[in-house]
Amino acid sequence: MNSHPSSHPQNPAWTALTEHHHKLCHVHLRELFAEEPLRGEEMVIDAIGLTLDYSKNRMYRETVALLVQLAESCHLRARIEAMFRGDRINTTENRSVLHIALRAPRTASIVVDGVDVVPQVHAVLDKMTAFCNRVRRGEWKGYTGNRIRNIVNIGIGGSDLGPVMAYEALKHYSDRSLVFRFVSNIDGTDFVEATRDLDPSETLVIVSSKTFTTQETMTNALSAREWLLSGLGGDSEAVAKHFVAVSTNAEKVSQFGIDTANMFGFWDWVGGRYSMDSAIGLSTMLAIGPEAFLEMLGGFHAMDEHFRTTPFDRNLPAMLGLISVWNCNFLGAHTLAILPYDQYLKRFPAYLQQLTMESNGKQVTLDGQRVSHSTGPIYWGEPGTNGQHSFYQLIHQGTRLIPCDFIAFLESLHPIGDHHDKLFANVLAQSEALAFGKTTEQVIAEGTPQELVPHRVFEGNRPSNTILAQKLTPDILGKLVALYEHAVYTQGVIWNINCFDQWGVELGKALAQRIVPELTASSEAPLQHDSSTNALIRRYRDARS
Ligand code: G6Q
Repeated sequence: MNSHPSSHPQNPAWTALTEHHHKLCHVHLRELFAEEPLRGEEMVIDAIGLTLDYSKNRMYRETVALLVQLAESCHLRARIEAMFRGDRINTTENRSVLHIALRAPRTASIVVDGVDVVPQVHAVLDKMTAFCNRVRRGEWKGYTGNRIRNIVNIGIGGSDLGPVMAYEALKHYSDRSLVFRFVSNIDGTDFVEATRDLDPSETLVIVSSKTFTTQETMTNALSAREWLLSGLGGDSEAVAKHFVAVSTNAEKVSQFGIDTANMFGFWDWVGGRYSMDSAIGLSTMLAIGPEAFLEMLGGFHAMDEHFRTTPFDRNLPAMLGLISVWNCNFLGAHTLAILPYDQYLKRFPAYLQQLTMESNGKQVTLDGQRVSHSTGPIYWGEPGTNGQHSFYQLIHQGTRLIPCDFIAFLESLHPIGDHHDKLFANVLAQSEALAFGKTTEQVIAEGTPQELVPHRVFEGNRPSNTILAQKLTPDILGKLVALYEHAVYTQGVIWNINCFDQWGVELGKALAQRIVPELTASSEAPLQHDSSTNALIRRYRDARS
């Protein structure tokens, strides 16, 4: 859409922001806080159990107003409605994008192609609930009559990152008598290490794959079947007791030998990276139980409603998305650090990498024109305080601007000694140090030897958000994930790109399919790659023979 305002250099809202940036690009956060002593109380959104303090961004109140104007000029409200209504906003795949339906209450109605999808969603949730209850109560028996004690989820990308992240995030609420393992990599090490100490007679394998054709998952699933059958005497009847599938592809599931009665479905309007709250979350429900899983869905839904109905300047995901647009497109940041101060969220940055970068790593607008501005920043991170002893140096004193999202909880799930006071002090200290730094005068006043002064100066003026909640619960996890899902959509709307396709992963996949037979051919097949790839293939062939 050439006419889309944000892709047009003449979009007045974009131009106004560019001019506004010229005015404030030399202003330091120290000055902003001195001029507006209350900004720490006012540039804060408190809603549905989350707090977003965005006061430590290089923004005036006027910046917020201009960003909201930008959102309006890009028709963000209408685009949100289009998503919630089930319009085919994933235009390159001609699909609706309805992860919001996965957490809609039973009483809601969302009609796609004349069919209300909400009853379908709840039918799957009910089936998952019945299954999880049987496994958790020990009623689902394996082939030899043993109860299930181990769950192995096989999947990759969207069929792995959400389940792993949610399992880790909600471990506190999980049934500790069950062992959970996650196998994703096609590297055989992943499968072998995940299963080496497991007894097949007590193991349930969930093959999680929307398409049921993904190379990694099908390779791992076949190895799992071999491992299981060889441990249980080779009777293929055992498969039905030890394998279930989560997929949209009933035909492939049944070809694999899994009874489709033990298949949990979802729909093509659920994107992989938006699927942790669909049946792809079966391992999560097994771990924390149906009630807590529904609580998590409630959290997602509360954020959906907040996003859909709240004015943008008080809207958590809209503001988070708009702030990142400001930092990336106007301040020139290329990356964004996600820094959760909670050990249970250790996989949250990895999860967000896929959500954000697969969604918004796009170079063309919805109508295929080259974008005229940068799009998805690089998301990365580690839990605090560990990162402080590693890469924070570069954030504090390096030459790049790296906006940070700090995520912290007022209450610890393990309030032992004074750990939490210290943890929380650290998160505050980091955002304070990043914003305000330490001036030359301060460093000299500390009696620092002259030659060390420049090394010990902290420029400050590094932007950050602080996201707070009372404590990490299933409800809050749902809210946090939905917060970022919708922030990603907000960014995508401003950039006028399709957040919901991922054509960029296709080329490598196709080339790998072509190279496998070239590596394994018994006779020297002719190679027609570049000289580097050809030579590397020959090295592998030599080593293999
Ligand atoms: C996510 C992507 C991708 C997908 C995996 C696994 O949005 O589409 O990460 O989830 O490639 O796909 P399957 O679930 O089909 O195996």
